[in-house]
Amino acid sequence: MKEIKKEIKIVVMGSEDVGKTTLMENFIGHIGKVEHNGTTVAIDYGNIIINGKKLHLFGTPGQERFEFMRELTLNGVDYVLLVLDATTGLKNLDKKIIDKLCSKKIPYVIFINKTDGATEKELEKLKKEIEILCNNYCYIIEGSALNNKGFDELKNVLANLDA
Ligand SMILES: Nc1nc2c(ncn2[C@@H]2O[C@H](COP(=O)(O)OP(=O)(O)OP(=O)(O)O)[C@@H](O)[C@H]2O)c(=O)[nH]1
Ligand SMILES: [Mg+2]
Repeated sequence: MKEIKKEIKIVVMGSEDVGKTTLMENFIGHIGKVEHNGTTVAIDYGNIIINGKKLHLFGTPGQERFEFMRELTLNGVDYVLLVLDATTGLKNLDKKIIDKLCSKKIPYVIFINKTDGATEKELEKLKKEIEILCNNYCYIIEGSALNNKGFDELKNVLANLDA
C-alpha cells in the first residue's frame, strides 16, 4: 500500500512583484518574511494544515539576481506553486522556471494572480500561452491574492496533492 506523506514541501515561485508574498500572507494568515523596500530578499515561510496534511510553503524572491536562492529551495521539493501576474503576462523568468521544472520533473500548479486588474482578453491570452508551455499538463487557478479570490480552489488543489 502506498504510504501517505503527511508533510509536504511546496516552493512558491514566480517573477518579481507577481504577488507571491501577498498570496502567502493572505492565504496562510501569518508568515515569516524578509523584505527590503517591499522586495523579498530571503525565503518567506509559512505552513498550513489542510485535510490532515501539513503543507510547508517556502516563498522565493522573484528578482533575477536571487537565482542562486531559488535553486537551493528546489532541494527535496514536492511541488511548486508558480504565481503569474495576469496584468503583465508571462515573463522570461517564468518561462525559465517552467523549463527547469519540466527538466527536473518537478510537478507544479499555477496561480494566475491579479485577475482583479486584468481584462478578459489578457487573461485568455495568458492561459493559452501557459497551456502550450506546459502541454495542458498543469492545474491552473485564477484569483487575486489581494482580495483573497481563488483561495478555495487553491485549498482544494493543495489538499489533493499526491505526495
Ligand atoms: N491588484 C493587485 N495587486 C496585487 C495582488 N497581489 C499582490 N499585489 C500587489 O503587488 C505588489 C507586489 O506584491 P508582492 O507580494 O510583494 O510580490 P512578490 O511576488 O512577493 O514580489 P518579490 O518578493 O519582489 O518577488 C504589491 O504592491 C501587492 O499589493 C492582486 O491580486 N491584485
Ligand atoms: Mg515577495
